[in-house]
Formats: sequence, C-alpha cells, structure tokens
Amino acid sequence: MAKKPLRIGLVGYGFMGRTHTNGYKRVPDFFPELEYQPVLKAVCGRSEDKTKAFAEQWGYESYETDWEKLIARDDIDAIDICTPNDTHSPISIAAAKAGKMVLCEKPIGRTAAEGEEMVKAVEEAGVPNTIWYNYRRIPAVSMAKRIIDSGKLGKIFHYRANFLQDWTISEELPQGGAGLWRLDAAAAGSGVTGDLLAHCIDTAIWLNGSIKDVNAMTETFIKERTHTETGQKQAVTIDDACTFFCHFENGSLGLFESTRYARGHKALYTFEINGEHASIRWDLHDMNRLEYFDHGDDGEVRGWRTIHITDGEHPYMDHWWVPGLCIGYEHSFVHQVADFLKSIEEGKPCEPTFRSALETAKVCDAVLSSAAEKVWKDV
Ligand code: 4PW
Repeated sequence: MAKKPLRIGLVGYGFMGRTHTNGYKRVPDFFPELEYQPVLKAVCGRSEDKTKAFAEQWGYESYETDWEKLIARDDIDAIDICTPNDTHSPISIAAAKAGKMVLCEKPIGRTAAEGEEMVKAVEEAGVPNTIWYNYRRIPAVSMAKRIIDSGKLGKIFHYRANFLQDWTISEELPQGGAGLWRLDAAAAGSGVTGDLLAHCIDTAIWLNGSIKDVNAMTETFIKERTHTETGQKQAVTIDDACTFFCHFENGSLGLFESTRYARGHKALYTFEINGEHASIRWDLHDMNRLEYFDHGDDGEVRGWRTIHITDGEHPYMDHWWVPGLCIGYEHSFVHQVADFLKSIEEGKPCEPTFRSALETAKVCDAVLSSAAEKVWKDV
C-alpha cells in the first residue's frame, strides 16, 4: 500500500526530541496498517552544530536554527514541539496560524491562560492537535482504562497517585539553561506540579473523570540557586514538592503527591483506584504489570492478582512480540505517534487534544493557587 507522507518539523532535539523521533521511526514497521507514514523532514534548534549533528544521527533530511523559518516551510505538515514550556505557546500558535498540525510536549503551556490561547489558535485554524501525555499509552495504563470503563470496579471511592524523583537534592545544582530549565519558573511555569503531577492529573481525569476542587500544599526546599546564564544567585520559585487532595465529579476522593526530594526514587509513578467491587494499581517501575483485586472472586483464593499485560488481546500488544515478552517506556511514544496517524486517517481528534489538556492545566493552576492561599479552590 502506498503510504501518505506526514512531513514532520521537530522543534527541540533534547530528551523529548529523541523519544518522539524514535516514535516516528518505529511506527511504519510496527503499525504497517496505517495509511500515513512520518517523514523526518527537518529538526530545529538554536545551536547549529548540535542541530546538524542531531539531524545526521537521527535521519532528518534538513535542519533549521529558527523555528519561524521551520513553520514557514511549505514542505512541512506537522510541527512537533519538544522545547521548554515557555515556548509551547508561541510556537503552537504560530504553527496553527500557518495551517500546520501541532503536536506539543506536555504540559500545554506554563499556565491555563497560555493554554486557552493555544486552544483558541488550533481550533480557529481547524488543525489536528495533540499534547504528548505519553503514559496513557502504556498498555497496562490503557488496560486500566478498559477495565474501569467496563464497570468492573463499580462505584469509585478513591484515586491516589504519586510521582517521585530525587534529582534536585543538591544546593550546587544551578537553575536555568540546557537540561535545568525545569528548575526555573520563568521557563517551566512551575516545578513538580506542571512537570510531574500534570502526568498524574492527565491519567486521573482520563481514568476517573473531572476533578471538581483541590486543596494543596507545596514546598520549596532550596530557596536560592545560581542561574546558569547570569551566574547570579536567584530565588527559587518552583515548587520542589506538592501534595494535594481533591474531589472528583463522580464523588470519589483523590490524593496526589509529587516531589523531587524522595531519595532513592528516580521516576516512580504509581496510581491506585479503589472501587466498590474491585481495585486496580499500577507502578511505572513494573510497567508491564497491572495489579487487580476482585471482591467477586471465590473467597478461598481471593487476593491481589498480577496481570502481565503482554498478550495480543491487551491494548497495543498485538503490534509487538509474542505473549509474555515486555515492552518499555519508549513504546508509549510509538503508540502516541500511531494514534495520531490513525486520528488523521479517520478525521477524528487525537486525545488528549489541546482542549482536553487544558483541563489538566486548570487543575494545576488551582493546585498552585490553593497552596499559595491555603484554601480549597474550585477547578
Ligand atoms: O515529563 C516528565 C519529565 O519532565 C517525564 O515523564 C519524567 O520526568 C521524565 O523526565 C521528567
């Protein structure tokens, strides 16, 4: 079958630039039924040497050092944004105005206000759009969605999630600049709330519906850091840790925690959902497994069971190996590319769209203002 090309213009060649590009490259071999095939047309970055080297290593046909030039090119169909959060809004809006499809790394913007502008731009332009909340596309997480939607859990009472890391426990770590922009509120918007809890919130809304109101606390453990570009000491204005509880619209209670000060944890993302008939839990460190407790089981053998999500009947797994063999973190991005290509083939939205991701941004904003004002906040 002759493939339709989807010509990609990637902005940013860091960690996310690599995960997305790997997704574009893997899809044609593992999802051969799709009509569209990504073509790595151009990558864009500020450093010419590094951008050129990335283009050569990963197989982009060309490179640019100015994202406005990339957007102006008529041989590009889709702009993929993998740059720090403060650039998501201007690049997305310009790309949409130029009639390009827009794929943007999470979170949608630094704030919900930025997100609103981005939603307006893609909707006015009528261009396909999506935000890369990749954890939805881990087969075990998608399987949790399928189980919950089937009604097996019954009424949901509790949703709890954690995202724990430990990479900022050092006063020596500067803020700002390559790789460290996540510590600089001007670039990132917030700390763990927008960077890590946003993932937990996106998954939670997807699995358990909208969040109604929140009550949060945040802490900044290291108050001053040296800025990489200015060499000056600056106040740290990101949240190093954030804990919040909430009500979901369906009446369940939520409890969320994230920190970069949990010594020993590098990227521990877990969630657990307790329903009337059954419970379910998942752990990114053991990502091919889903744990499930069904109260309807025969009492003598009732207990938590571990489902190995590697069977062809599990989400996405018919595209990979034989049952029992695992896949990894990078596959969630391959799945996101496949879902995006499928969505343009079918003329349907690719979730989460900019509009859906705006809901997560609103929860993040409510969390941060609840912590600042020490009060409950409606979303
Ligand atoms: O989006 C998150 C990042 O900013 C990721 O999922 C994990 O934490 C890996 O890097 C950071």
